[in-house]
Amino acid sequence: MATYLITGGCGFIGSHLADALLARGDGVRILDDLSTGKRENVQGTCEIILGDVADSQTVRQAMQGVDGCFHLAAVASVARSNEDWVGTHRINQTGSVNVFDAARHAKDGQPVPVVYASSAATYGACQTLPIHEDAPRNPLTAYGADKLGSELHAVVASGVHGVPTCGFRFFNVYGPRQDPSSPYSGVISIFTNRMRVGQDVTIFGDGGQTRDFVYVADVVAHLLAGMDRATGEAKVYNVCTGREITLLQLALMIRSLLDSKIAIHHGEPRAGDIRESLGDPRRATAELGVRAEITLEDGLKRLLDSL
Ligand code: NAD
Ligand code: UD2
Repeated sequence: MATYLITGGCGFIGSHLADALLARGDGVRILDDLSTGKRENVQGTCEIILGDVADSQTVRQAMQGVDGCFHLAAVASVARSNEDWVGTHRINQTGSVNVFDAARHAKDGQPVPVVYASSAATYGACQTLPIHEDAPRNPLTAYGADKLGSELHAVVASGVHGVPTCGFRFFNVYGPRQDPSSPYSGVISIFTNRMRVGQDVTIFGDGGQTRDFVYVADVVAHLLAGMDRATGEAKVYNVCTGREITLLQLALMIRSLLDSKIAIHHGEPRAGDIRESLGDPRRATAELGVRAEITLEDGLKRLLDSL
């Protein structure tokens, strides 16, 4: 049995990771400031430390004695990262450096591995699809820039300080406990929550834009595989299915699963919206032996069953 620190463990993805670690008998400690996460997301017995990942002392204390850290704490909203540029940078990049730094002497003075969340936002609007890990990184937002910065600091952590790391560029993640309450929440959480109570939905633009949606349990499988294989090479992997769907098809699929006749409207396109997003999952499969297996239809059924 090992004990892991999850930063952001009370959030959407972090709480599913906590469930999986507890289910296999590992111990879980969480560092979270509950800014978007909720205590009730965490169902098993975990140690929860309320604190800010941008505070180096807090992170050092939280890291003491663990066997590894999953670093997920971040301002996950792209819109908020642009509104509060400096405040978000403190959390999304200084927070990552704090985590890598604390991992240097975490267990008996020795380094422990860090698995961390990056994002497809590091690619920006990639021209060549599907997007391979070696595609140019051209982030278009403060959020994407800080995620790319975190990846660069992971190279420093591994190369200079002997901290094994593994980064994951998540594409569009969905599943139970994703907060639907903001207009910038994941589109699946918005569409499912509205349609199931008979409220209509709005597609921004013509609905021809595509996304590669990955179910949260598949994301957890990647994170766990990354902890077993974190190395000094600071590897980074896509977390995606390799399948894309248009927003219009997505809305129709959710409507049909709910057996609903709710109206689907079209609004103005969202400024800066990426037209096509499709990841190449082959590197994670080849090197970590993990692939996203849950189809969109199955994932949506699981999500709807949970609501
Ligand atoms: P979330 O908002 O549900 O989870 C983030 C967690 O971090 C929350 O529990 C929040 O309270 C906590 N947190 C925020 N600021 C903190 C701080 N200063 N100190 C301590 N805790 C803090 O979001 P999520 O979707 O679960 O995202 C998890 C990670 O995955 C994030 O790093 C996010 O950037 C990344 N990611 C998510 C997606 C997606 O589609 N959901 C896509 C790409 C990357
Ligand atoms: C996702 C991530 C973001 C970043 C980015 C990288 C989420 C929530 N955000 O942004 O963190 O990693 O990918 O490229 O996962 N839409 C509608 N109607 C709505 C809401 C959304 O049509 O009510 C559209 C939106 O215009 C976009 C698509 O749905 O075309 C997906 O939007 P999103 O906000 O879920 O995620 P995205 O891809 O903008």
